[in-house]
Amino acid sequence: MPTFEQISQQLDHQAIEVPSWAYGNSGTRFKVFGSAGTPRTVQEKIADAAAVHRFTGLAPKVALHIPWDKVDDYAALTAYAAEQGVQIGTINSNTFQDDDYKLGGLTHHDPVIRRKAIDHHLECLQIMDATGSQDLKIWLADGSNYPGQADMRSRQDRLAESLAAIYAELKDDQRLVLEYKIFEPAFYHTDVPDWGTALVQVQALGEKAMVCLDTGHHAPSTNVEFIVAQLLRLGRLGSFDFNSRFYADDDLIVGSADPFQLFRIMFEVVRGGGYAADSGVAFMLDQCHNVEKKIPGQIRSVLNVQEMTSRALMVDTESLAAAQQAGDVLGAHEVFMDAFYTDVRADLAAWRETRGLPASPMRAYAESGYQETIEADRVGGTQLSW
Ligand code: LRH
Ligand code: MN
Ligand code: MN
Repeated sequence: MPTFEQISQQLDHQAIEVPSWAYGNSGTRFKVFGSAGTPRTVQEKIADAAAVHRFTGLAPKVALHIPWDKVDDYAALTAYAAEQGVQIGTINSNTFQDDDYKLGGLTHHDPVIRRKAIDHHLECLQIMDATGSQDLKIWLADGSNYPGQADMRSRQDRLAESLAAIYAELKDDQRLVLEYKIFEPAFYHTDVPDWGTALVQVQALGEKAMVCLDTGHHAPSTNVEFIVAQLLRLGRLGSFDFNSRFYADDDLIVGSADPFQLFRIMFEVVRGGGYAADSGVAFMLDQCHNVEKKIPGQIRSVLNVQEMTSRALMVDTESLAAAQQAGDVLGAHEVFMDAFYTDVRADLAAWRETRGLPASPMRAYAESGYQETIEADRVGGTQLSW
């Protein structure tokens, strides 16, 4: 098995994009809890994201969600982010909170609503021009609750048309990334429920259209790393929304519910070339911190990804291939598990110190006084939700 030393240089380029909404208040349909220090402005969200990057060196970009993060001047916001030491990353559209979209957005039977949803995406593209963002990420709440409520087939056709209208406006260096989700908020059918549907839709668009894999958006027992392997094989894995789940789309800290799954995913990412610095795969978090503190929640998350990436890089691929080729079932499995069971925490702490980072970002954050400062300063105004 390679030593940590042998793989450590490959950790240098790791970058994980954090979501602006992780710093806002969030909850369930039962209750959204407030918490001291929660941002009241988009700028405060960006400042918190920048803190995550300062303590970990892992999170140079923050993704925005429109209209949650709507401002008048995106060039100024971009400059503000740069002052804080981060960049604005993916722009996420949102067609799930306006009454007009009750029965759908890009798939809606009414051309007037469809046009409104398309125009919202064109507005997102303009924002991307100002922020220098590469990706427009589209997740649709579109679907239906009752059999017979909607014509699923024509909705696919309308989706294709709407996406084509958006795709036509992309600049050469911009991408459209389509995210699928099995259910919720629609409970009977969803218009982009799975990777197959997302793939069919993006393949019809062209080279600049990709699939986003949110780890919480599958049926229980789905082999998510298989999907990773397949999308990479086809050159269509655009991004991840990392989080973890016990039941449905729980949006918990990545690597908390099932570290082994995260390891298996990162192994397939490495195996399929998705970890190369120029692979084009964007590694994002999509999480909410309902009961824990948000900034430490994000720090924990990026560290979990780094830890499982290190272990995935340590798989002895030569021995693995030899055992597989020999039909040595348990031998191959053992090679794989050896890397998974390797504790790299002390090595990572030392690695951080050689790069001028705190050995323990969690402890350094707790001792930094940042949390106390924002809790004292951010009084008055309205805390942001998501
Ligand atoms: C949908 C989703 C999608 C949204 C985000 C807030 O469940 O995963 O990525 O943009 O949550
Ligand atoms: Mn998501
Ligand atoms: Mn989700």
